[in-house]
Order: sequence, then structure tokens, then C-alpha cells
Amino acid sequence: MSAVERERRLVVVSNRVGPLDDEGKAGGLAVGLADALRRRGGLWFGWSGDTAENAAAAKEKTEIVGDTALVTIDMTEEELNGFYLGYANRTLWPLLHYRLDLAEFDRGSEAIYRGVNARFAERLMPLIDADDLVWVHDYHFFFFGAELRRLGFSGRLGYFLHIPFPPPEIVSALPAAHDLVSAMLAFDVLGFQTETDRANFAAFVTRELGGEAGEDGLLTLDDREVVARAFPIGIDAEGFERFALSPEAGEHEEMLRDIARDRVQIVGVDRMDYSKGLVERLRGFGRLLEEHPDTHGRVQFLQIAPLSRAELEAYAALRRELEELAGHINGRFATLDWTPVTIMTRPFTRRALAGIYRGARVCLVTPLRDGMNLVAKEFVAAQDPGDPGVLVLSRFAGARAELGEALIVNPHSADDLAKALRTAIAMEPDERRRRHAALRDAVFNNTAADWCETFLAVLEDDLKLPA
Ligand code: ADQ
Repeated sequence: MSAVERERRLVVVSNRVGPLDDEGKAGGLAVGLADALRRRGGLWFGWSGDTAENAAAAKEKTEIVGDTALVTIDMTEEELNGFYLGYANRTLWPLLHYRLDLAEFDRGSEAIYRGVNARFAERLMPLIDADDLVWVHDYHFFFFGAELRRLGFSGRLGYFLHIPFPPPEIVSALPAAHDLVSAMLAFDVLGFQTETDRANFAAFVTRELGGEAGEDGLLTLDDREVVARAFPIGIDAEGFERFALSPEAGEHEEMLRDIARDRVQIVGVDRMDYSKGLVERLRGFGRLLEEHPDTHGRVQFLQIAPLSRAELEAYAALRRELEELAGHINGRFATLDWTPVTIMTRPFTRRALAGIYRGARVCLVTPLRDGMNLVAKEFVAAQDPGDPGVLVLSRFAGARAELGEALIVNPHSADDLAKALRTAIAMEPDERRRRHAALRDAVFNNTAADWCETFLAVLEDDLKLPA
């Protein structure tokens, strides 16, 4: 009997679902997945973003777009607090970003987190069958694969972690670390952003759990075999470049150049999150002004930082600190016709954002830790290759592995940041073009669609469905 290649249905599980068009604010993740779902048809399953008073009142919604069903379910208030605002964002997010100092360990929220993984898996189970390719995303759903297996799912199960996976010494601080990593082995393929993340995960499996590492990312523990590899995520580079050339982008580019006049415009674009190194970045900019009076009146810094998880104290505290520091820098250095720092918390459309990137001479992407960082890639895609801006990139962003031609900095060092800014401001057009050409190749050669297809090819393995 000949095996005929028939594409399996793709089932995506992620905390937030959609959008399926390319206008969404979610960036590369949604774009890459939406692309694959539009092509293959499938199911996208996750949280509705709404809460219900109790489990009985929680609703399930289905929206059909083309060949794709978007299925979402509500969470209870208790689940929102224990799962999303609790274990996911007070424990796992800081821990996996190497911030043990901020991680809270609470058994109550851990139980709710596991409960949500179990309940969501139970709701998905009747909607899928063994021929489907199920692809689960991110730190909200570490136990999801194990739950589906418990319910009897025997098909192919993949997982992609969008954020870093730190070394075993850090992960071990999590009381549930062994359970959590063992549960991840229920998947067939585990994807990480970088080789470092993959190696850290493999180190946990071998050193802490007693598993074995083989060829091509194979990890074995008892009777389980899992393939763990790095699949660096990309952006829809051509689509983003088109955005940068749209009339809306053009208006924003013009506006930015108008307010900059003959000054060097520096931008940063990040969710307001402590992992993004915003305070350290501002200190670096402050250091530049302090030590180089010739830059006064000649540079200005626009930080776009939409509010994120504002209910959590660590995020509220960050906002206060950032605004205080910006006020301090402006108070000290501003003149009647020059305000060195502006912070904006409002969201922008993707076209507007593309225009802002294109209008900037320097982009600061200086997270203390970041799984990948799509802003770095978007900035590169949005530049005019004839007169491109300069990317200053943290050595601790996953994107650093592919974007080595950026100016690489240690985001903790104000001196290093100030020095990189000096270099960026003074960089000659030839060097800007040379660096940008290399960065552009990297961004256009590994797009969101490539990421998605590479992962799915490994997940699909050579298992074709019989005719
Ligand atoms: P994030 O931590 O959200 O993503 P990032 O990769 O930079 O970080 O993506 C942010 C996205 O939001 C970008 O597409 C950006 O354009 C968009 N955005 C930011 N500010 C905006 C604004 N004001 N208006 C509109 N859009 C805005 C997580 C991980 C990353 C990883 C991604 C994808 O933390 O490390 O790169 O997932 O895997």
C-alpha cells in the first residue's frame, strides 16, 4: 500500500487565540501560526480572555474563519488569579527569565495552574483525533501534553516554549520542577528559541531526572523518547516590510522625523515588562547625556512601552520607577526646546509601528533576558536598505544568535549602553548599510512561516497518513 501525503489537520493550543489576519497586535507568533492554519485548515484552542463567576457559567465559543475553527473557553475568576496572574506570571515568567528574586512560590496557585491545564485538555479532547498534529504553546501549558496523554490521546504532540529555559540550578528552585519537566516529556517534539535553551533543558533531563541525551536532540527517560531542538522564531519579514512602506507608516515616519528635526532619533518598543531592561536602558541613555555634553540637544529617545499585566505589583512598580527615572533625566537635562526622553504607553497599529522603526536612526533592544525578541527583527525589516538605522541588541536576547551584526551590548552596564549609543550615532552610512545587509539576510531567511513549517515537519516526522 502506498503512503499518500495528506496533510494532517493542525490543532494549535495557546493561552490567547487569534487573530487570523495579519493586523493583529500579537506579532510573529500569531502571524506564523495564522499562516499555517489558513493553509492547512485546523483548530485554534485557548482562553477567551473572559471570566465567568464559576465553572458552571463558563462558556465555550466557536468562530469559524475559512477552514479554521477558533474555539475559546472562559476561565473562572479563581482560575484567572491562580493560573494567569498567579503561577504563570508570578512564578514561571520571572523564574524562566532568571529572576529568582521576583518568583513567588505558592502551592495554591500551582494547583490551580495544573487544574486549568487538566480542564482545558478535557475540553479539547472531544474535538481532536489521533491523526491531528497538536501543537501546544508556551509557559501557560507545561502540563497540557501529559493531561492529553492521561485522557488517552495517542497522536503527535508538539510543544514550543517562547521564553527562555534557564540552567537546572535556576529551574530547580521551583518546587514542582521535576514534575513539570517530566510532564513536558509527554510531548513528542519540544521546541526552544535557542541552542542555549535547548541545552539547559537537556541538562535538566539528564542531570536532574537521570535521562539520556542522544543524537539530533533525542532525549530518553524510561520508556519515553522526545526530540528537543532549537527552532528560532521569525517574523513575516516581507509583510512587515510592506507595512513599513504603507501610507500609514509613511505618516508616522514623517511625524517622527519632524519632531526629531536634525536630532538623532532613538527608539525602544517593548511591553512594559521587567525582563525588557527598560530601567537599565534609561540609565544607559542618562549616562550618555552625563558623560557627553556634546550630545545635548542632538539626541532624543522615544520609548514605546504598552502596559502589560498591570494588575501585578512588580509591573506597577516598574512603571513607577521608569516614569520617575524619565522625569529625572528630563528634569536634569531638558532645555526649552529639547525633551530628551518620552515614554508612551499606548498601543500602535503594526503599520504605524513599522513607520516609527523606519523613521528612527537607532533602536535599543536591550532585554535582560528574552526568548527571542521580535522587535529586533521587525526593526531590521522596516529599514530603508539605502539609509538604514542601527540596531543595538542585548547579548541576552535569543535574537542575538542570529543577529550578530547588531551592536551587541551588556544591558546591565550603563557604560556599555552609552558607548554603543555613541558608536551608533557616529556610524558612517557604509558601515550602517553593511551591517544592515547582513541582518536583513538573517531576518528574511528565517521567517515566521519557515519557523512554523520546520517545526511541523519535525513533528510530522515521516509519518504520512495511509491512503
Ligand atoms: P514578547 O515578550 O511580547 O513575546 P516580542 O518578541 O518583542 O516580546 O514581541 C512583542 C510584539 O508586540 C512585537 O511584535 C511588537 O511589534 C508588538 N508590540 C510591542 N509594542 C507594541 C505597541 N505599542 N503597539 C503594537 N504592537 C506592539 C514573547 C517572548 C519573546 C518572543 C515572542 C515570540 O517574550 O522573547 O520573541 O514571544 O516567540
